[in-house]
Amino acid sequence: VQSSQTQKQKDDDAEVLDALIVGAGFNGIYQLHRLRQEGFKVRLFEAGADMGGIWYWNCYPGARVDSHVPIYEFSIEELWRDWNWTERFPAWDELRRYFHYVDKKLDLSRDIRFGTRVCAAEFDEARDQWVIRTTDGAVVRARFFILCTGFASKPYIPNYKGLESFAGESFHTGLWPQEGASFTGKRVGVVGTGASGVQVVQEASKDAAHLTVFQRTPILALPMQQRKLDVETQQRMKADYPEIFRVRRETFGGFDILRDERSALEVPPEERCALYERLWQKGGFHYWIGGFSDILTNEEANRTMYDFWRDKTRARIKDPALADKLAPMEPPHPFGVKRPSLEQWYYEVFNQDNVSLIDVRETPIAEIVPEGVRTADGLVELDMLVLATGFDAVTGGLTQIDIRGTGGVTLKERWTEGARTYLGFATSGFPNMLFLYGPQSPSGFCNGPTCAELQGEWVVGCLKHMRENNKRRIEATAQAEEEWTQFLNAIADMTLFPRADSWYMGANVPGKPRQLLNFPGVPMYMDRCNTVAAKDYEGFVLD
Ligand code: N01
Repeated sequence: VQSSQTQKQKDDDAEVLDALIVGAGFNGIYQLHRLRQEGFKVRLFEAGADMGGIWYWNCYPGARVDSHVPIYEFSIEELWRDWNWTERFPAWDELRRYFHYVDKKLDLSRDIRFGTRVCAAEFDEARDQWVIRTTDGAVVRARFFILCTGFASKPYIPNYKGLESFAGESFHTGLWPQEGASFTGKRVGVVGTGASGVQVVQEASKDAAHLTVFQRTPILALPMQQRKLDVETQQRMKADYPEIFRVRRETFGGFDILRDERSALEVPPEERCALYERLWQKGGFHYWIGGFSDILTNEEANRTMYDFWRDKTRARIKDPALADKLAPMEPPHPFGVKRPSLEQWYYEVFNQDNVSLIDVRETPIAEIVPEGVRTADGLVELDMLVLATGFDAVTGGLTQIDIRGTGGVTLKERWTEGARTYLGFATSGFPNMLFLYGPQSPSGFCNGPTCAELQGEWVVGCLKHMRENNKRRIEATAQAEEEWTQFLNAIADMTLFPRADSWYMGANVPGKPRQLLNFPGVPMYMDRCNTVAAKDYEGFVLD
């Protein structure tokens, strides 16, 4: 009794903030910066020892961003004016340096508590405040609870029999040791061929004594066309930055890539191929999002893109049997409805003598043993096992926290049948809780910094509106949430996204409800959000 009374006293006496932000990635630090500018009393809690969010945890060899310079940075001139990158697609360590630079310029970390994992939060109805707890026993109260946990903060690890028994080194890419780990001279196994797997495989192929890649679904990876960038080139490029940043706010995925508004099928085949070739040479995501308007909605149009990709890719693989595995004649799923990744020498890796591929659909992993991986065909001996098996994406970072709204229901319970939100910002029964880059917002379909700014400004506007109107509480209505969910599901049904078992669909984690977790189309999304704000937050109840 005494200890619960002490806890209650501690909860009652906790420091009261206007907002507590969780996560020091792009979204979290943008919130911290802007809310502070607007005079709110805010603090940020970050589980990692440093800033960077995804770039803190995913420090595996080869980790680098898939967005070309200058798309993956803040559009704040005070920041971009003096910052230069060394490569067109920067690596994780350079991104971390960028975060340190931003920290210095905006003086952020004085309000960040690192090494502080938020594990629970409950809404105190009497005070209209969140009571937020951390694993080290700290308690803080905040009017607003702003979750910026990113789309990939909860790693997914398959439930392999014997995984704990493995005697060598074993790492998930999203929990890579900060001190690093070397592949040199080792027998390395990589499970998974998503964006993380591709990057690890490229690096491990250089130094591993032997590399075994366990593939379930071939990735439809695109050429990165990486290149070094010098300062002079970037100083010239900067004349165009304001326009580039304007365009990125107005395009489908928050990039500066405009698509061809025609159907792929109304264009003569030679012209179509010429466009595909141009996009291919530009590199990066140009081939994915710079194509024709019906690629993600029309299967026949989509097939033209798959076939071009397949022929280009197969030409790089010497062994026809391996080519059938890596770039099959028939698509494993429509092109681009599972996230393509960018590669530099991924396909050439499989021409090397020290690399082998195991198709786990044909030869499943039976168990992990101390010596390595036992498949249906026998033992693959390993010194290192890399799990590039992805994340409980978009929702996992939120539902892994014990968040209790009105009536004591947890967010995890609330979303058992699937995530339900209004505008991808809020969910009924959880007043004053807003999340960014979350489910049913553009999230994984949007370049991170673009949405950190666009969604971020909406949140800042909302908090200002509350303050100006003396409101203490905002909550999405169940009806608005239902309509938003139906609206997004209807959009999903018009696309080919449901045709792949991807994390976009929540389909990469066994048992997770299948639904389109990301809203396709930043302009349409922001238009809706801004209309709601202009109509005094229609669909929310403000008290
Ligand atoms: O995860 P994923 P990721 N047995 O879910 C396989 C971003 N990102 O970490 O396709 C065997 O994409 C799974 O197989 P399948 C980016 O948005 C960006 O690679 O489900 N295999 C798949 O091959 C990306 O999309 C960057 O059949 C199993 C892989 O593991 C997102 O993060 C870099 C398995 C998981 O792929 C996630 O990427 C890295 C099992 N039981 C990540 N379970 C850049 O910007 C899963 N797999 C460059």
